[in-house]
Amino acid sequence: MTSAKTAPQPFNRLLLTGAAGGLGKVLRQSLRPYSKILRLSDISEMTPALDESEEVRVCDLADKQAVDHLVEGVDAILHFGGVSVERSFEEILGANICGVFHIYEAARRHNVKRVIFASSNHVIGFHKQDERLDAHSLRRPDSYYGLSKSYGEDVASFYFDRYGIETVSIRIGSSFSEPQNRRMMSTWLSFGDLTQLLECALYAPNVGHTVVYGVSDNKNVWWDNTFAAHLNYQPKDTSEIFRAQVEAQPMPAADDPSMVYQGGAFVASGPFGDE
Ligand code: NAI
Ligand code: 15L
Repeated sequence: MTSAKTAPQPFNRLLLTGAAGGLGKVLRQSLRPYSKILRLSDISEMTPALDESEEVRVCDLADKQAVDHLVEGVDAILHFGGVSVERSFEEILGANICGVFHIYEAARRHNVKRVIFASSNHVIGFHKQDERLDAHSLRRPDSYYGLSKSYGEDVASFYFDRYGIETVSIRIGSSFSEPQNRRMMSTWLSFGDLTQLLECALYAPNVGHTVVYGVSDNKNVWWDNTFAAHLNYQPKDTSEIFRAQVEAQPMPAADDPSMVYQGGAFVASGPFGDE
């Protein structure tokens, strides 16, 4: 006989940053069971609150005082806001580097005990695709964007050691409705698996600072989540069902960054500001 999975006790109030973004819009729906009130925030306008279970707040992560106000009264933070692709360092600085610091300072001041940080595979993007990595592998950021996520992981580590604020840093692979190219056959994370991983990250006890790769049960995965086994994340989806449509695309050259490096095209972005 199989036992039905009991739904976890919802939090009183969760904060989701980046709520106007691609993943934010998905999570606005899928996180509803986990919180009586979901506070949704972004620098961009969002659709108004559906009902009393939502609070919608426009906030620039680069504004320390505004972030402090944003975090007041929440039980845990899912930090998805920020620049999500490679840009000049100056563009990354306010949103990602100052932004993540502001989130943790506000968490400290308002006694928030857990943060889920949307880190990225671009923290390790300069590793080659024939390497197998785990959470302890050397970081090799592939971009200013990847550097900002690497910094975010260090901020998370520091705030646990210094203040006991726990974090799960999720090095998300490629989370879209479907894999868009050959590289994403390895890096794809379905929205369903992302939601399951967030549930694990919110409710697992004693996570300290845990680094986990956010990836579905794909055939050729580069990342080993042994060191995050205590989260009990068990992906259900696989990119295999998209193989035929992805492989119908033209084959890139063997030395194309998308075929060589885990971070794909990010390794070849920039430089910026020379013109
Ligand atoms: P997205 O770019 O669609 O969403 C990011 C949101 O952050 C946007 O709505 C944007 O307005 C907001 N934002 C940017 N600067 C801000 C600021 N200064 N203050 C407040 N909000 C600001 O990106 P997506 O795909 O939804 O990703 C969400 C998070 O997950 C990002 O942190 C991204 O780095 C991370 N991630 C996503 C991956 C993916 O495959 N979708 C892969 C790895 C990491
Ligand atoms: C990321 O970190 C980006 O936010 C996302 O847009 C994709 O580029 C993803 O990585 C990826 O590597 O596919």
